Amino acid sequence: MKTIGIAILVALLSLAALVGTTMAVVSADVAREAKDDAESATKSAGRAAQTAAPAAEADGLVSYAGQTAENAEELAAQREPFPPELPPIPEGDVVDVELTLKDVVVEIAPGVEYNAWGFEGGAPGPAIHVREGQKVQIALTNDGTIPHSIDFHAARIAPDRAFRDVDVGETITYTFEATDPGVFMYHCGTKPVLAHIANGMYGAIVVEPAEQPLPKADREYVLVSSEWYLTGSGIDEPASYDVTKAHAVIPDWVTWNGYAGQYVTHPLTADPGDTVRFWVVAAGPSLDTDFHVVGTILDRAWVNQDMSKYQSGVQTVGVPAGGGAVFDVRIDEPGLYPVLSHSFASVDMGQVGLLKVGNPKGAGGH
Ligand SMILES: [Cu+2]
Repeated sequence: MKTIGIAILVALLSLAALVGTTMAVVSADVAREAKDDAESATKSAGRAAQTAAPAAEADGLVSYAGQTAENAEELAAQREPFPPELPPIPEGDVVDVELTLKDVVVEIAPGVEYNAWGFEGGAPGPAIHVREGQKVQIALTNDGTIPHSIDFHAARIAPDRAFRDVDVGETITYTFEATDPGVFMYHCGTKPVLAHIANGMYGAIVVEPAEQPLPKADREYVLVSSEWYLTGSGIDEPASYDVTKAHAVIPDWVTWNGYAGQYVTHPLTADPGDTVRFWVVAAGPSLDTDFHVVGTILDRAWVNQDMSKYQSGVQTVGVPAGGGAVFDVRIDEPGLYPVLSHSFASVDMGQVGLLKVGNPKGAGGH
């Protein structure tokens, strides 16, 4: 028992060291730069306020990019990451998907809170995994304060019926057959859709190909990208949705699975030689994701989740807002491989994670 306890302690200490080093290596510089930018923007706004009307604020364009709580690394380390693993496929011909929508405060970066609308209390909503040919029975209950709805991109169904608004306290149900394999977005489609997606109402559904199965993968991760538009820093009180910044597409944070840099602090893992599969959805609401893994090449890329064929040896693949794609990498050399959108403004604003292959030097391990 003692050895197990010590092993766990060693692992935790190693993780703490890893957090320190990887945060420093990968995100500290960009975070610092973003913070500097944010600080200079704040100072400019301050100067403007002293002289005349604060122009930046009048435009609603004050940036809170990179502004986190003082003890950011500690908070990031303590927080459980959004589970990135692809969940198993439920058995049976019909898969029940029951989602409840609630108004919730979510954390989107260390110490940064946001007034969100969350499927199952979070943003993104849970990853859903079904097999091609299964029927998916959706039940959405609205425990929020305004009407909402749920639009599944994987469905071929009359949207005016299935995706219609659900009043507060009501439940809507519909069933569709998962005829098309791939990874698809689901989201609230209530107007204005921009606001409902920006407030966290999105997620991913993976439809596993059955007729033409994929090559075996050793690890499978689901990554949903999205960006956030904040009315404030979110540090002293939760920020809300800034419509002006959303229209101008000037986000404060861009995230994988709803929290900036969470897989830098808690890396995705693989053994050397594993085939690692990424199921990627770009939820937007407006930004695309230029998927790239630093230090390797995408061995297989099912672009636009066309699962009938893949491209090989690709460096970066665009995933449009509202779209999905699937990527395989096989990495033999142990190391820390950043997984990001190569549109680097998004990296600066938090859309970066790490794939930890093996137990690379300086990254802890046994
Ligand atoms: Cu909604």
